[in-house]
Amino acid sequence: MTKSITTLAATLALVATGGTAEVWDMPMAYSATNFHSATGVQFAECVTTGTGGALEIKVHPGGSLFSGGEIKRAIQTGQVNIGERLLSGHQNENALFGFDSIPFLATSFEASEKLWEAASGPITELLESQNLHLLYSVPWPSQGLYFKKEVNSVADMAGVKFRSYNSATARLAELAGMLPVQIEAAEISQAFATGVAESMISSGSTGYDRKVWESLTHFYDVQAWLPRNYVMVNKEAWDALDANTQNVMSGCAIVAEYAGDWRSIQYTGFTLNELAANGMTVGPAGDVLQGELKAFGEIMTNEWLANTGDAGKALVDAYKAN
Ligand code: PCA
Repeated sequence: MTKSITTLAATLALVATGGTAEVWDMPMAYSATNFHSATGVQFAECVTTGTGGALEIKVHPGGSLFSGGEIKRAIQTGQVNIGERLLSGHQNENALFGFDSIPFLATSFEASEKLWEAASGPITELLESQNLHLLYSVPWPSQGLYFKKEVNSVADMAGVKFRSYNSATARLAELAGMLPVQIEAAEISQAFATGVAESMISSGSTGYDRKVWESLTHFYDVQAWLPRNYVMVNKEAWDALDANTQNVMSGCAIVAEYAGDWRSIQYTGFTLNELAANGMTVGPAGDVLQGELKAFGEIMTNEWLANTGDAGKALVDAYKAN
């Protein structure tokens, strides 16, 4: 009922202005039921409604239009005008993109928010230099370790095949003596089922979305970091929009960021409960393992600071001064 009224209003607005609707495809990498995708759909509806139907955004979740690894380039080159991507997946392009995947720098939603306050200026600028306009960013729940056996120390991880999603996760695997293999979230159920991978670091959310209890048995809630997804627009497409349309999009983006934060927090408890309800052992890591991981965190923090130079130091200093 509400939906048909909205559609009618949009149609009337178009008739009144004599315009034709412009359609923007919006690729997203994670499953349709994931909270980031739900937030993207709501954002798209907000823009469509807010522009009286003049600009319709069509969400394509699950990597169905472009896979996660392809989305950023697709937006930059104008193959699509808008999309969502986990930017830490591009830290090999510019190490600054990895600010949200530094182990144990920011481990709670509150800390992640503070870190984002320090990072949003430099990241927005970096994206602008790559022909991208940032609209909003939402954190994943904190990252924990998944295995198909009990693990009490790094020694237990030796030789384990580890699914990575960016170079920080691959580096962590390497430090722990595991064998990293980069796999998109959309492909992990199959990777675990076929034994291509047998562990990973991720949120309870992705474990739940991909039903990893079908292959894995243990989740250690080590709270390593909260990586973020980013919704971005091709800068030329953005600049070509009139000011009113830009205002609607920016307004919808603010709501989406708040709503996404809220969903991420809600989803954390729900998904960890679901992992346990489906038979997984869910809990904190033992002191030995947690201590060893913290030591890897120190190494990786120093490596990141060395790779980013003054820009990285300024970001971390601004975060710590907050
Ligand atoms: N899920 C995504 C990134 C971080 C997360 O929690 C993934 O595993 O690919």
